[in-house]
Amino acid sequence: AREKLAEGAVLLRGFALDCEVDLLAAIQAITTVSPFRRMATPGGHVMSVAMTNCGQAGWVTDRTGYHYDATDPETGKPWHPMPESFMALAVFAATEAGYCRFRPDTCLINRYEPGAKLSLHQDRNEREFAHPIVSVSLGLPATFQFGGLRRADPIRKYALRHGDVAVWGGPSRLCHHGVLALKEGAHPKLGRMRLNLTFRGAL
Ligand code: MD3
Ligand code: FE
Repeated sequence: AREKLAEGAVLLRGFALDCEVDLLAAIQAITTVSPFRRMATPGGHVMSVAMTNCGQAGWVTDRTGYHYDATDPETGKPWHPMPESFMALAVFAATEAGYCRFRPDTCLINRYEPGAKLSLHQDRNEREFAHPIVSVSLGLPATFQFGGLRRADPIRKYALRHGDVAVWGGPSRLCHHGVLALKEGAHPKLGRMRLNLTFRGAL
């Protein structure tokens, strides 16, 4: 099922269900190299969402700002390479949404436990906004907020569930978005947790 959310933005319900087992095994390998950690923002808050990355670079934040780094500042080592199953899913989903030339160079993995949230923001640390972002939701459901180019634009809410994939490109690439505080619950495969993968062309 392909649902158009906005110009350039497509929701593919259940698109990742077929490769769930491969994705979870890959996440295990990635977090063995670079464990999930809660990072500090330039404002001095510690994020409620825990993060790690794989690929040629990873998104990191500290008191000095946000950036992509080829090495994990926690380990001093490169991030785990992008697994083949990750790349295949991202390319397939992007193609399905009309972005057949997309090849991500990094994937940010977000881990939400009940109560964790991501405030309304834009993703603008990537060099080239011409690339779409592909996002994959796993585990507990979350309420996703999707706004407009201006922070004050009206916001629509969507439930994102285990296996849902969304592609955000073109005129939607710089739209504001966020995730409401995760509700208490337990997913049959992942337990008290939601994972979100965002594939990006950052370099
Ligand atoms: C719409 N992650 O990592 S994914 C993020 O569920 C992030 O963890 C959320 O926002 C999460 O930056 C939302 C959906 C998403 C990702 C990027 C977008 C929606 C987007 C970029 C532009 C517009
Ligand atoms: Fe974002």
